Amino acid sequence: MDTNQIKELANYVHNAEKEKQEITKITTDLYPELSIDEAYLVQEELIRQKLEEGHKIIGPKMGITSEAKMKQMDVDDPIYGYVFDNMVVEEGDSISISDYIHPKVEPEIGFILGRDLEGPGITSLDVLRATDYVFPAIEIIDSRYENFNFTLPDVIADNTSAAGAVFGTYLRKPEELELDVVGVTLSINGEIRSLGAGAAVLGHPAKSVARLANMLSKKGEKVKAGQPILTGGITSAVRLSPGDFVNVKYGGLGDVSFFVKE
Ligand code: OOG
Ligand code: MG
Repeated sequence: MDTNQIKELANYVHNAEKEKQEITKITTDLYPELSIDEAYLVQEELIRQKLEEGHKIIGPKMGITSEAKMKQMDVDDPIYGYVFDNMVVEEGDSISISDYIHPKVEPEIGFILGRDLEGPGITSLDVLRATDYVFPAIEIIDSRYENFNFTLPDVIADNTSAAGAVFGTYLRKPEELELDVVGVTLSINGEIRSLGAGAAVLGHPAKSVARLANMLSKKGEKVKAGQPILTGGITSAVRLSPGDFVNVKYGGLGDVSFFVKE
């Protein structure tokens, strides 16, 4: 794949995001042979375009880190992407459904590191020792592909469906709780729609951050101190509708909510 093809594919997903218009996935006929490594090159170009437009990276996100997500999306390997400043939603605020294509929400546990972590060889223990805070979060995902249907390379090229993030303000030191057995419920308008525990994320959410550090090391990058890191949906994602009040509640880690308008 040459530079022009990379640019062309990045433009393709970027325009879909800007125009809130779903597109046929890349591997259908545009570029069926897209590999995972090539997909990350397309993602890098997409990130470069967003930065050039003046958007800023808030932090990295891991995806497809739980069995529930692997089953729901029919893909089976953890991936990473980035949350940008224009995607952040303040806790308690409203989003407009018209700003998205077909948004879904998923409960996630967030980490903030006190020092950079550089792989390879980073373990969950290294992550926990480097972590300043953990916090409750909700990710809003909005695949640019028709029917939320994609292969692993497609979703990597699409910045892992990143579209929104609600970072809760209930900060805890990682040693104050057992993150693997922290329970979570995702409710919409008071009705529990999915539930799980931290261990759904690769056995322990710290492992997701370790995996991120080790994946990023392949391109000479590290996980940076101070950035909020999303470790991946604990449960399957739930589709949003106008009028929804979304609440995610964690055992010992507070809760996060927001509203959905027309
Ligand atoms: C891909 C993004 C996955 C997660 O937490 O698993 C993700 C998708 O499901 O559209 O963010
Ligand atoms: Mg996610």
